[in-house]
Amino acid sequence: MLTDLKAQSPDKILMLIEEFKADTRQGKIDLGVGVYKDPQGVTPVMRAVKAAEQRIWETQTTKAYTGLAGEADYRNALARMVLGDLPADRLASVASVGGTGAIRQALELARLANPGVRVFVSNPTWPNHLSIMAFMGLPYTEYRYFDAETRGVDFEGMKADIAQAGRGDIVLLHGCCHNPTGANLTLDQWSEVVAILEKSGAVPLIDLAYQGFGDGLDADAEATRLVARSLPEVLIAASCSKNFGIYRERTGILIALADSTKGRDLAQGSMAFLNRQNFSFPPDHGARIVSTILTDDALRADWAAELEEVRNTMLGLRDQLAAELRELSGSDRFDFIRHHRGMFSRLGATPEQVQRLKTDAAIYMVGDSRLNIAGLNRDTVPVLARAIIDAGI
Ligand code: PLP
Ligand code: TYF
Repeated sequence: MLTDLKAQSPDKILMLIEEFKADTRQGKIDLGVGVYKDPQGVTPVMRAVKAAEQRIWETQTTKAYTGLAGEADYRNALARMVLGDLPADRLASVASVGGTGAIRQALELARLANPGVRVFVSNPTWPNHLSIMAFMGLPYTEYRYFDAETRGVDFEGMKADIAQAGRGDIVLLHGCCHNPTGANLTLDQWSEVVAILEKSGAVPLIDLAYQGFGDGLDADAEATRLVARSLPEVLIAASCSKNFGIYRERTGILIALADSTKGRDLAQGSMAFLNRQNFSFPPDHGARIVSTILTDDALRADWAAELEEVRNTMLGLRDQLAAELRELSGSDRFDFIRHHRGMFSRLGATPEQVQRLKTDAAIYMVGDSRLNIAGLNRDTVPVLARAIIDAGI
């Protein structure tokens, strides 16, 4: 049986990690996988996470199963962080296996409700969105998103394309810090998206994986909150991997907002059912870390302060890189790096130019020219800027 398997194509982002490790050159720079690194190149355990783990160790009396939906404390605290308040009469939620698990369950939920569902995704999007849908056999269509000329959003194209989604379809949107481009909608543009969805009856699925990495914890949730209060039905897949730095704990949440208590209860039941079919109970350790932090004023303040440091470090690197490139290129054509938000920017370089960066300068980024800003520090920014110009980008 096992020899009947066919080889699966590997994840290109994860392959880069191995390629980088194998490179023996001094001064190599890893701008590949989306993991935050401090200026020393370390992905730290956040202070509040350590403190919460200690508190859990001291006070936890059992590791018996949690509920199928995970702990209510966690779901309430995280839903409040995302939504600002808890619309209890509309809100169903389950703890998930990371943000990825929430996306997968959201798509399964949509298909349970509507076996003919089509999913509209941005072009480009996080590659796992596409591979999960292909694996599930879910039909999807790409909507225009990245404007290769401005490195901003092709908003007219996007509007025309998402208007093709109909009642019962899903429009997958990145709530903030678009991966892989770094280009985002303004709040006014989000209002226009809401109006389109209102008219068509398509349901938004918001992927919120970087809350706190762009303009701040609340600012990054503004678009999600606008959609949540404007539309009758909304799905939200949120991840705690980045903003709590607990990547390997697999901590996320799937939120479904319904337009009636009946819809809410049906969604809650189906989401718990989907957890049971896939893995029974969701992981608890990361969820407990998050609820411990969010429900304790001192821990929460310390966590939020450290997250702000992380965010500001990335913004500082963006400014520095844009300034270096302005100087070296004698033009403002790289200013988009300053306007992008989150961990990533898509440079808009060709695959050959990306290859040249790797071969000539030992700088690794994803083949579509997505770079992880957090892989830089003040000393490596000038090296990258020089290499970008030398590669003819
Ligand atoms: N969505 C996007 C756009 C991402 O970049 C990520 C990556 O980490 C995720 C979802 C899922 O994150 P995780 O499953 O690690 O919580
Ligand atoms: O896009 C990224 O780099 C992050 C991390 O299969 C990631 O979202 C990359 C690949 C993957 C899972 C997570």
